[in-house]
Amino acid sequence: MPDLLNQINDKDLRLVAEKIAGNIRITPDDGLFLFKNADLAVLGLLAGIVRRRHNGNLAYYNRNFHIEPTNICIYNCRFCSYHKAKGDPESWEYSHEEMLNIVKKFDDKAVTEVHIVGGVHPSYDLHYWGSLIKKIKEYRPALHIKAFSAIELDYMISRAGLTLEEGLTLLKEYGLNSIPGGGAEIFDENIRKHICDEKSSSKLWLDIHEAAHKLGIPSNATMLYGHIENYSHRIDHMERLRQLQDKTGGFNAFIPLKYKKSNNSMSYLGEVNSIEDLRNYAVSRIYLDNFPHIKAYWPMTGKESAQMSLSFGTDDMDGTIDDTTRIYSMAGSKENPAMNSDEICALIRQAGFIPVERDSLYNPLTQIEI
Ligand code: V47
Ligand code: SF4
Repeated sequence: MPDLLNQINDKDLRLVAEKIAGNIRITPDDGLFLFKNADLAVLGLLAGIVRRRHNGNLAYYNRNFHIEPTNICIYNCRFCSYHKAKGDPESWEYSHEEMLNIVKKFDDKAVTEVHIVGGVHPSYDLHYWGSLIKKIKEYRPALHIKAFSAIELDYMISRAGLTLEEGLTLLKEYGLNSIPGGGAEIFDENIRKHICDEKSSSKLWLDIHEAAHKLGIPSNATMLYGHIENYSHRIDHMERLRQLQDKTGGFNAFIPLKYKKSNNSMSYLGEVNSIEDLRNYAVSRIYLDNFPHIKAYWPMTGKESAQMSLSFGTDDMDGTIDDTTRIYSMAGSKENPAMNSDEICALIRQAGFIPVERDSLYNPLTQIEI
């Protein structure tokens, strides 16, 4: 056991720490115990052990941009600052041509991935979205298309009258490469009822990701935290993900998303502080022992918090983004969502890690400077 762990005086905490250092999986009770009893320094130390086991001293980023096809949505999640009803002056809806023009703006840039997520538009089914993907692939075949949250997939597939397997198979044929982690929120059914009653159930979210993994489509998973959930709900959320990952191995990254309070109907709750963000990253890294990557999504956390989180278990700063997402600025994030790769690399180096540009499947694209 590393010497520093000998300095943990609390006997129960020492037992959990010994499991983590010995690469023994912790239980849900252990996870809850960490959330409730371990201070930030101990969590950083333990998350660092797991982080190094998975990713050594490396910290990944990619060159990407987002397309948000529409903010018109049939749902009305209480935490969401983004969706608008059709006809609202603040709503938007891009045509296929407009979205292809966004792709064309990156003609002379070395981007490797487009991330496409938006509201659940009432009018369109899988064939409309599939043909968009096909057009983007035809235009720029090497671009990895990570698209559609499980909530959008549920709607577009059922609207087309297909089963999950049929729908996902067809989307793969159209050119879908992977699925982002959105829509997971918090799996606990009671909390879900309060914050996003209408949207697809937790079971369906997990079923969609399981079906995708079985078809060879990898995905990410998110968790929306810092609202009305408690630590048991976070552990329950991670436990359901850990079980699915044991079964399929199809998740690439876990992305904790801190609830942002502006312009939505849960604003009265306020926001949790940066210490809580770091503690949450650390417990996630420790608990999700079968997830290869924990992502700090900097447009949400801010650049400095994302940088700090590298010492609390995260190993991926997501991407350059180039000012192409509005979800977090509409929810109150001050961050201007664009960084060039030099800036990302500098942030990573200043935190004591080695920057690695990756593709969407975490293959390194540059020589790793040791
Ligand atoms: O599911 C919406 C969240 C998610 C708020 O897979 C909010 O690489 C905080 O899934 N405060 C969509 N969060 C974004 C998403 C994502 C982001 C980055 C990377 C990846 C990936 C996926 O945004 C939604 C919801 O959980 N969200 N409103 C809010 N007010
Ligand atoms: Fe719609 Fe997604 Fe906002 Fe919920 S979080 S209202 S599904 S855009």
